[in-house]
Amino acid sequence: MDRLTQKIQAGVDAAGARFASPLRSKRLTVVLGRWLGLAFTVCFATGLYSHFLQQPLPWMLFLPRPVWLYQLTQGVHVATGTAAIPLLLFKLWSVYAQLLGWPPIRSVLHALERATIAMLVAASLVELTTGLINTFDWYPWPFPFRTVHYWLAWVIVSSLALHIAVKLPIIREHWSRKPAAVGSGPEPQAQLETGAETVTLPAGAPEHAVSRRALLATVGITSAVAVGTTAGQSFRWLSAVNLFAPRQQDTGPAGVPVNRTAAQAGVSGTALAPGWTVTLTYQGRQRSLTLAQLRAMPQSTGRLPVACVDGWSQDAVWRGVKIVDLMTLMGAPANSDALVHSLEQAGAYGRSLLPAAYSQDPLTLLALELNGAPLDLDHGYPARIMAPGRPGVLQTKWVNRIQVLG
Ligand SMILES: Nc1nc2c(c(=O)[nH]1)N[C@H]1C(S)=C(S)[C@@H](COP(=O)(O)O)O[C@H]1N2
Ligand SMILES: [Mo]
Repeated sequence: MDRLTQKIQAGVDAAGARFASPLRSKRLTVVLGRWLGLAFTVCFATGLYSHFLQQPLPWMLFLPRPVWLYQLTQGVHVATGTAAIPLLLFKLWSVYAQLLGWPPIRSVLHALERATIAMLVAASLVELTTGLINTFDWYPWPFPFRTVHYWLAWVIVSSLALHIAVKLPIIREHWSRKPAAVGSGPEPQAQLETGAETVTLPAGAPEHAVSRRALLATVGITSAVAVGTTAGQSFRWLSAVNLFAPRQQDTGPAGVPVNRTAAQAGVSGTALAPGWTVTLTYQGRQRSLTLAQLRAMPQSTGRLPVACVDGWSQDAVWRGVKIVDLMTLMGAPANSDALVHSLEQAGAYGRSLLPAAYSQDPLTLLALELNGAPLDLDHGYPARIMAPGRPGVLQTKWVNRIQVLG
């Protein structure tokens, strides 16, 4: 039995030596871990913001200003998620030799540590892959994306916190760069960890500090290119190099992309019906307004972004009736919540809540026009909600009923 173990050990060591690269070092792993940790943290925080905007807990209060806040946080969310993909792959590359550690489990603690890492890696890979696919507005899975994305994020941050706690001594040791020991053979950092043992690389290995810097530059450039060639769907100054993002700014009717068309939502007929009205309700009272009546009310103009959770956004000039004017018309206090209903009744897009902070904001409109022309059918004709600082998914199109609550 002992001989067998020794044989396996020898085999594993040989394989480990084959994988050995002087570039793989704890210092490299720590530097990559730092970048990845930063990307994950920012991605997690912006993700929470987006999640709770869409599904607030009862005590949560969100504010509509600045108007570009959600556009920024969601743009950053998708950009940091994109950057994390190459970072994660390089980081896995920097440590995967450790998978070969023998025996695979040395103690209960070691087993727990490996289980944590397995969970962290698996959850991160699924999270980043499905997130990336989602930016293409493609939902090829049977589960509700946001719920799974949200809970996986918690799995990731908790296993990440454990992982950091366990690795703290190594992180601390390699946090700052050590002066290279000239002419004294390989740095200890260049040793390959294969578990209990370390395989020391042959003397005369290339100058690691320099090649490590070259590798880190490569990783940095890879991430920067991935972000730089996609973030133009959200950040105008990058739109000239927006080569790979699923969306282009300034495309679509009135120069604004469309997320879901009227045909896809199944409302082409009802939205174009001549008898369309929007019905306002408040405390048992009810009032229906035609498009002509809405147009006869005071109109208000505002520049607001549509900022989709998928990571694209676009500024545009919207014109229509202030929601607060509709509240007044119904004799409701300005600071009332409102439930907005669409002609599209089914699914997550069928209605949205306008909390008081939004409904009383003078920039929150029942919009009738976009960029100087009546709304295109696909942008929500005859009327849609446009409010500052809200995720696109809450900017309900093809509105036919506004229920003032309270
Ligand atoms: N009724 C309804 N409203 C909707 C949608 C929808 O599918 N149905 N899509 C939402 C999403 S996800 C976004 S990003 C914005 C996009 O608005 P746009 O298509 O006018 O650009 O509309 C929102 N309003
Ligand atoms: Mo969206």
